[in-house]
Amino acid sequence: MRALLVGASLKDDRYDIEYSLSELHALALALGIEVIDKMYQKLDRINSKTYVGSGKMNEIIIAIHAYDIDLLIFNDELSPSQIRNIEELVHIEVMDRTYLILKIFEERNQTKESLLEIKLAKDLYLLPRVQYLREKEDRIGGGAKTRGKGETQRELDQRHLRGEILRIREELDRLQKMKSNQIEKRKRNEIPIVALVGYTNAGKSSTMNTILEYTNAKEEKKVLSKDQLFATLSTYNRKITYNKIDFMLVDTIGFVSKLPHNLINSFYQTLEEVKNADLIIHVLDSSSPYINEQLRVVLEVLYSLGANKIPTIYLFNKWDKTINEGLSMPGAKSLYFSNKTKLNLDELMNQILEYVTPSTLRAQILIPYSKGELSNQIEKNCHIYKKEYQSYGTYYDCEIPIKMYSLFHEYDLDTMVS
Ligand SMILES: Nc1nc2c(ncn2[C@@H]2O[C@H](COP(=O)(O)OP(=O)(O)OP(=O)(O)O)[C@@H](O)[C@H]2O)c(=O)[nH]1
Ligand SMILES: [Mg+2]
Repeated sequence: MRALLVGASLKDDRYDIEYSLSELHALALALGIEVIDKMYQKLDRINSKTYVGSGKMNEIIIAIHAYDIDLLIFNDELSPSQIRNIEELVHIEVMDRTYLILKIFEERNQTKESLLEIKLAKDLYLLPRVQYLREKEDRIGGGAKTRGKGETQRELDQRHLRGEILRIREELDRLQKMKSNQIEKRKRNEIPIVALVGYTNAGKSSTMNTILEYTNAKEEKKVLSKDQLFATLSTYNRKITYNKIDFMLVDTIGFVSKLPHNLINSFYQTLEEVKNADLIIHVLDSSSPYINEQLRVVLEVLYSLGANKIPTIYLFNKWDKTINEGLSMPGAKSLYFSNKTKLNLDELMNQILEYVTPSTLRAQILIPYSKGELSNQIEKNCHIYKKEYQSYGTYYDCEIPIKMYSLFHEYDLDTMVS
């Protein structure tokens, strides 16, 4: 497919049009669509009939013929009548940003939950467009005519979609409740949550894999990391044990600007863990010329999630190929990082530990009878679950204040065995 991208730049746009179109370009590429050119018009407001004005539309028609374009992609969501009007003028396929994103999500579906969420968003998108799509099908031929008890095909389609929407919502509700219960349980178990968040393709999944490798986790715990938008479409939780400390590392779906509003809802649901995180690692792509815009997109989503107050480490990832020297986040913790060269990986782990280290830790300890003073310390300062006099010394299963742990490290049964 040879596509032409069409945008509108409005005075109060929150994002620069060049950036926004480059993002649309990346989205098209993710579907294997070849982008031949981009055009945009500065407007006071979007033309209600054809999105851009008639002069621009003529330019578009000329470009379609000149470059043999067979697909127009608009940078905003179009109404059903706008799509119809434009298609009548250009006689080639017309798509909008929303449809493009939904298509990508559909292709990349991974888990049952994300599949349902995407289907729901797509059904909601299609509902007001059923009539037009049906007419188009009839024009092309092969569409069914009126049938049933006086109902039109459109009504049947709409009824079917409404039924589907209801069913999916119920199923999602059920899955969501299960997930909330799991999160609650985890909270009760007090395993701290560290969430990797960031713009799509910034390197969140790679960072998750780097940390898994560093902590000698099993190979099969690794997640998919790929050079494409929305490689990850759901959240993935991995329990990490490092220096005897447990925490839950969460890989999340990446963000883009102007997400279709039907998807935003489901998007937020998959981000439940982020709301409950004890620490956020905000992964940024230092090799992107649009790092500032991408940072803003992510900060806005975090803000609307109510996750903007959670302690955050800004990870300037892909530092091995940065084009942005001297980046920093004033007043916040930040690190230059690379999954390729492992730059600052030790430091990242230290910083994570600072946040996830509980004030006490549970250990099984065997104190030789010759070290009576250490036994006294345990008796005085630790919560003891179990105590046994064994032939070699006193066995304690106890909760030790972290600050004191080094005193007992060599008598920890884990240390003695390994
Ligand atoms: N050069 C370089 N490439 C990196 C680095 N980290 C990740 N990448 C590459 O960036 C691409 C995207 O990485 P992912 O880890 O899949 O990114 P993500 O943020 O999980 O992306 P989505 O799940 O699609 O939102 C992959 O091709 C990675 O190999 C890095 O430090 N340096
Ligand atoms: Mg990912």
